[in-house]
Amino acid sequence: MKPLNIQDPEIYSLIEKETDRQNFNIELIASENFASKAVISAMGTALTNKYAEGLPGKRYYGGCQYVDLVEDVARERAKLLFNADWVNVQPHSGATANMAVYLTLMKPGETFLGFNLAHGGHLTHGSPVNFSGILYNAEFYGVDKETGRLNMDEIRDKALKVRPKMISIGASAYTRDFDYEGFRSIADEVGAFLWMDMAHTAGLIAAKLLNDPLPHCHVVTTTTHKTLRGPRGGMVLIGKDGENTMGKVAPKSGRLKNWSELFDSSVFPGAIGGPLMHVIAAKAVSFGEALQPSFKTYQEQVLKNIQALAKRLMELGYKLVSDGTDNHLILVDLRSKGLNGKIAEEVLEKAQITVNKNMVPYDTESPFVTSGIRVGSPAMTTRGLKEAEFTRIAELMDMVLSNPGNEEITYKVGAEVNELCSKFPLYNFVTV
Ligand code: DSN
Repeated sequence: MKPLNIQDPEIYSLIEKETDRQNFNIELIASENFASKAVISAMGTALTNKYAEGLPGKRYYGGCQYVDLVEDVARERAKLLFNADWVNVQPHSGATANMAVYLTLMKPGETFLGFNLAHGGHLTHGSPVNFSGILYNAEFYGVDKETGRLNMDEIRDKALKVRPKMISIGASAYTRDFDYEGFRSIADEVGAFLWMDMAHTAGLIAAKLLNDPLPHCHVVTTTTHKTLRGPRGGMVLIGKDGENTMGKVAPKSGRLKNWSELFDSSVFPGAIGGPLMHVIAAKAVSFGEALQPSFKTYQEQVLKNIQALAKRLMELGYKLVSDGTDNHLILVDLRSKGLNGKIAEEVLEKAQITVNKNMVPYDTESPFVTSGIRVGSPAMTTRGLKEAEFTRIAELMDMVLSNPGNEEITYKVGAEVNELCSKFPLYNFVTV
């Protein structure tokens, strides 16, 4: 067997280029992070070869004695991290984890109430082009036009009107924390299930820096690669005493007797075939990292850094949706600067600063153009940057955005980005 660079120089060289891009760009995409060498290492292993449909101890294939142990470790660590009664670590992504929720709690055609995608929600929370909007009847709540925040009275009114079978919480571009108790009381009033998709904020929740959805929601899903800083993937969780706090009797389905069995069965065979055992091993490694005290320090710094960035951008005259943030991201409304999200993303990328264009609530631009950018602190905080560097990043962004397309400024900012990135080295390997 030959090493990758010898066997396939074409792919090796592309991986090398991407690693270089990550090493020498300021990464501000709020949903991205930099997994540790140990996490990446666990993925590049022989575990990728193993078929293991089923659960530890109940597989459809032989030879699962070691991957069983790996998955058990991942499950136990995840339960400890989130104080959960039950977890399934097999979903390949957040979307797959979410699919398992719909399969368990909803029948096609039934109504659920979710966070409007155009106000910060997620594709799998009822977008008409996603299975969630195609198979189910999606109704939406959104943020207040003036404050950019959710209004619990309006959500209650909407829930009383549409009588959803399920209410979903969670977003990919909402900057404020959620009132889970308030949501649960609405869900109880209308007899709905309550589901939180904490993909963006899981790391902050694990570090107890944001409200905890698990005690209040019937089910919680997440990705593992955003603030949680693990490999790309998803999982489904039920909080402590969740079998009882589901508040409803699980529908009997053949031999399945309780909610966790129903969710397990919705993951496999409902939503996936063979689990990715190499990724589950990497999930276990990242949960082990997240259980260390240093993870809480990291998450605290994520919050300090985004506050520093937000403060400086506001001083420089930028409008932030909701005028700030409680979490790891901000949403910058560029309309007052005469820019749109598409142009901002493009000019920043030329200066080696990576963000994504993003709709702002009540946007009049299309999703391909948008009026805003979403900016997050998790990835660069992993590299060790602190408030001073994030304040400077705001100034670098402003230099570019105030002079869009100016080559001299773009070059100057790019040079400073290179210098900054060199001071905070990331990956010194291409393959592990
Ligand atoms: N694509 C993710 C994000 O950027 O927020 C959500 O799945």
